[in-house]
Amino acid sequence: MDATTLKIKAARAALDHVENGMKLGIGTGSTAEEFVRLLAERVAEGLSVVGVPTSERTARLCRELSVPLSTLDELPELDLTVDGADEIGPGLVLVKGGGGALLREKIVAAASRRMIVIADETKLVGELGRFPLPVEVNPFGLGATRLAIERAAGRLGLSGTLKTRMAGDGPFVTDGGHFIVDASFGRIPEPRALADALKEIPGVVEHGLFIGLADLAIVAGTDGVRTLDA
Ligand code: ABF
Repeated sequence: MDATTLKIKAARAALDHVENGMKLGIGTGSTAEEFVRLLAERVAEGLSVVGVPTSERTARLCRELSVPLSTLDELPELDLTVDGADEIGPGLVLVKGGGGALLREKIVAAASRRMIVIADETKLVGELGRFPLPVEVNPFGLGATRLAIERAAGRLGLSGTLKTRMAGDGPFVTDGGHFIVDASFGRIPEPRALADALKEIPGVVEHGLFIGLADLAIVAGTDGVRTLDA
């Protein structure tokens, strides 16, 4: 079974949790996009929901498919967010941000009563950190912020390479106008300690560790679809 088929299966299972009248946070990435496509079909059949997108990319797709949109200014509390992940670790601690939308994803998830993560089984890991951890940083003082990230990680016994994410000739710029530093530590045995340390650094806007946000993971594999509770 190919990855897209698995993503569609996970997305379809998430749709079972969507009820008429819900205010939805809508994630970013290829798995979340499968969810948007299936959601749009239901909307066309009469399901009434309103979505808050986690990126301009998702907003564009929703508009193309006529999924009604709003903002967190109009709807500061959401019922449910459905989003993908780069890694799903023990306790449903996630690494997110490979798609470059981690800040809005985290703001939307935090504004939601529930968050469901959808993924194919390759995203399930016993320990986080194989996927480089995206850290969204202010462009001002990039060098100093990178050094501070390196030192903070070092104090936790982590080392690895930091790469400023590029897009063409220049740095990748997020929807919020920030840069992303991808930190390859290889392993993140204590996600909470790393999250706290990163938040202490003034130039760090947000990081891709999602702790205590996901309530349920829907993971599709060749053996079927499983759900994992936090
Ligand atoms: C978003 O999309 C991100 O947080 C994560 O980086 C990425 C996962 O993408 P995909 O579903 O394409 O693997 O959810």
